[in-house]
Amino acid sequence: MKLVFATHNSKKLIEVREILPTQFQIESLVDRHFHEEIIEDADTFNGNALIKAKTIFDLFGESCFADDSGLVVPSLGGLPGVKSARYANDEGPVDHLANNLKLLDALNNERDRSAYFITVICLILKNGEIKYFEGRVEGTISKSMQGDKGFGYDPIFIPNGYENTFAQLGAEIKNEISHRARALNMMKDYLVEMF
Ligand code: ITT
Repeated sequence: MKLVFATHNSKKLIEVREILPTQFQIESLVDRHFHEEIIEDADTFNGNALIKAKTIFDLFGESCFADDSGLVVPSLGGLPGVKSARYANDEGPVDHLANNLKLLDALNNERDRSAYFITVICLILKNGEIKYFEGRVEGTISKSMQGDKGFGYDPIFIPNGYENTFAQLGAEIKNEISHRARALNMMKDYLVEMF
């Protein structure tokens, strides 16, 4: 089955291709020569996932999906949340290092360092049907940045049951237990049952 994945994040694309079985042929926006930025201005993960998927569906009229993800820290009132990409820098380019350092600083005197990653996938089928799939992984924020694998907040997120960050654990473990893997597996089960 062919699906267009509405993302400009090449690291996400690699994860998605590793997680989904090969019966799913994932076409990227680069494959489709679409390079424009999609403005994600909703205030929920579902809203932003819909904006991305709908933009691509309206353009190509083919089955497609988008993934809106972020890191939620309850002791910070849910920040960085839907604003995860631009937590340290509201305008201008996304700066992952600055985001990680800002979050470590915000938690400096905080005892509750619990957090979770969330992914909401919005799938739009060729017939226009819209479905959402949500995955989460719980964990804690480390005291410093550790590891160089993955992307985004992976260097400061330690999933429950492990002692190292996602950036230290690497793709094999992350893609087995991550927020993205959980949401993608739900989408996969839905599609396999339907078709
Ligand atoms: P697209 O919208 O083009 O898919 P994006 O990088 O903007 O790519 P999101 O809006 O979904 O993706 O993600 C917002 C931020 O959340 C992202 O910039 C990262 O900082 C963080 N993030 C998302 N998934 C992550 C993951 O698996 N590991 C670490 N950080 C992640």
